[in-house]
Amino acid sequence: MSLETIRVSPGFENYLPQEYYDLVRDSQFTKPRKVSEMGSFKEVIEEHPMCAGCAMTLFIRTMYVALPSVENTVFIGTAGCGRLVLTQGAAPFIYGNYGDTNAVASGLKRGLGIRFQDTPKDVIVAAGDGGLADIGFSMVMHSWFRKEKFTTVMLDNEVYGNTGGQESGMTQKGMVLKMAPNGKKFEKMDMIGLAKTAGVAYIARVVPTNPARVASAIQKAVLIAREIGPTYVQAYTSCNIEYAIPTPKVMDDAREVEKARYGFQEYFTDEAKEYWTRIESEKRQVKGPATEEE
Ligand SMILES: Cc1ncc(C[n+]2csc(CCOP(=O)(O)OP(=O)(O)O)c2C)c(N)n1
Ligand code: SF4
Repeated sequence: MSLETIRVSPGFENYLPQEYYDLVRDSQFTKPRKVSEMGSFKEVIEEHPMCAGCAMTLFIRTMYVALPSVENTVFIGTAGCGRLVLTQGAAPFIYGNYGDTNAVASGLKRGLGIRFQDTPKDVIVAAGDGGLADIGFSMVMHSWFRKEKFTTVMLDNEVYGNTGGQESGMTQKGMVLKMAPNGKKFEKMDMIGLAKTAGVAYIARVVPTNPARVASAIQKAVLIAREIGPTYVQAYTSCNIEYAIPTPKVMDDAREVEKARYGFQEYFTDEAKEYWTRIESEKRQVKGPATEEE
């Protein structure tokens, strides 16, 4: 969706709400923004129906701000809590069947490459741990093995939040949930390890305690996916409802989990590292679009 598409048509100036004008005149559609500027410009997402305090919302909000080119980005999501935000954002969103996201994204990315040969189009799958590690697992793995050039973002709240608390492959062993009353019987799946095995070009594990780091990981993931191959960002986005985390304690929980078992990790293949080093050095020479690392 380009700025051209959302620009106000002559004659409609007096009828559109202020929020719309803000989006057209003072948002990421007009110039790149940094997460440190959040609150001072019109964001891609401002309203959503998620639970109060849900960390997934903060993560998605940060992800939007980090996009290298919002007007050339298409999100693929599916059933699950994340789509409640993603469907409200001013960026194109396609609702894949639960489990099919990475197959839909593979076809879309290839199709966009044929249709728009001169403009890079970024495709991002953003879905829950149930959607990606369980029901969509084979599609995720095959998109990685086939080296499809798009980004997969796992919103890892370690539970099926949207359907009331079933365990997922990403739930920790022993965890008792509303619909897993006997406690989970096997270990949390090592999706980072599986991504490495499949040859994913860039992998990051993040917690939304540090928005600048989240933004940096998203930018790397999107830009490396454009040129090199599949990328994967796994984000701890706690479900305060199913894990009974009091709303004011959501970020305390995130900090504790980060310290105990979800520390920041980043991995590049050699080819991705070489590419990113080149991008960084070019950025230093010619001051280009703002990134969180500047
Ligand atoms: C094929 C299919 N199976 C099951 C469902 C029901 N369903 C909807 S949301 C959901 C769980 C979502 O959990 P997760 O993907 O972890 O996302 P979260 O809601 O936790 O963010 C399920 C099983 C569905 N919509 N489609
Ligand atoms: S159920 Fe959990 S993951 Fe879903 S919106 Fe509520 S807090 Fe967030």
